[in-house]
Amino acid sequence: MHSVKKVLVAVVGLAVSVSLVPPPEARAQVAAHPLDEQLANTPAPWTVPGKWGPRGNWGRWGEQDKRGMLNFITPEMIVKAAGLVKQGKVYPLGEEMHNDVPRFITPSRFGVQVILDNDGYDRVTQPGQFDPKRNQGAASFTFMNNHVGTHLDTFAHIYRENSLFNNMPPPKAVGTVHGDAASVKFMVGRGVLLDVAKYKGQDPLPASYWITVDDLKNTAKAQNVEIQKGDALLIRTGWRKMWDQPGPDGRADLAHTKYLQPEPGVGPDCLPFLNDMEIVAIGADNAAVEWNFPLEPGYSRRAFGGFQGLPLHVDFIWNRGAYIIEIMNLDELAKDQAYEFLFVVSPLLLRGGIGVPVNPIAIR
Ligand code: UVW
Repeated sequence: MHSVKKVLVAVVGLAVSVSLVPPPEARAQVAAHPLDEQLANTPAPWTVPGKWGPRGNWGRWGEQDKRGMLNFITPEMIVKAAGLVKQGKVYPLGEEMHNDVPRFITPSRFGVQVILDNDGYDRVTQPGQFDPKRNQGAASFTFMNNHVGTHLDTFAHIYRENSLFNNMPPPKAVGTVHGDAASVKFMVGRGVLLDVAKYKGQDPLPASYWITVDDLKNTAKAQNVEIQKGDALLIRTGWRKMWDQPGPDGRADLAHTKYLQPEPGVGPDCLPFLNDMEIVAIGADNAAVEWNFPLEPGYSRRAFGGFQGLPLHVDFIWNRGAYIIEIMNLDELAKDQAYEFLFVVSPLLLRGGIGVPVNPIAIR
């Protein structure tokens, strides 16, 4: 009798403790992000009228303007940025483009296909007949989604209420002339690297790590570099090395499971600072620049009244007319502790290109 009672107590106890363990979705909710919670009742930046009208920078450079924050960079600022070139050392900040280049979001973002032209310059009389004594050469064509590998997001990438930044018309299949890659023309100015992974002593930063505004300021301070108005800010998370992490069996993980976790990135609390500092472009070595993409399973974003999209994308691209560069390679700059430099992006003037692959250059 005594032992039956013991068994009953144990069974009831187990049932009670099991019922106290929240289901997996609820557990994810419990793994909350306090800053996200703190911003829950803060209005989204794009809902607050700007100095120039009802939206951030709409109208600031006139109704016809297509380049947004790039107008902020004056020739004098470019001359000053060029003064940072002391050694003539050049850093390519793009990832090499290939079939298995980092990418994200939809299956249509497959790796770049570079295909050799069937009839290269080496054709003599018929395709397939070659004469090595004559000039030899080849040509290729490329098939790719514009948002794989290192790329610049243009204004046409993110729009709301059927308007792009500055009230421009949304993109259409043929004849897009607003907010496309061709409208960007060039980006030249001062670039600053913030190696947050180094500052936090975790390289890469952990999945879902929220880079706070204090992280940005403290990293700059630790690096002895000043963030200035009009800068392009490049944020190093260390996440790019996750792309090639092997799977649990130690073999190549073709699904890139570790990379495709919710990323460390720039949290929404940074937006007012980035706006005050008139940041022209923000880049990072992760896929979305911003925090918690893709979203942790079972977690609902809390900031800005529970806005479930990507707030940095909306604020930068749609509200402020600023630019985002994703999937950068910032490792060489970090290794050399090169924290300020002349920054140059010369995108393909791809008419109708919503994203555009780029190889930004830092020179110091
Ligand atoms: C992501 O945000 C992941 O990429 P993009 O801005 O290119 O859509």
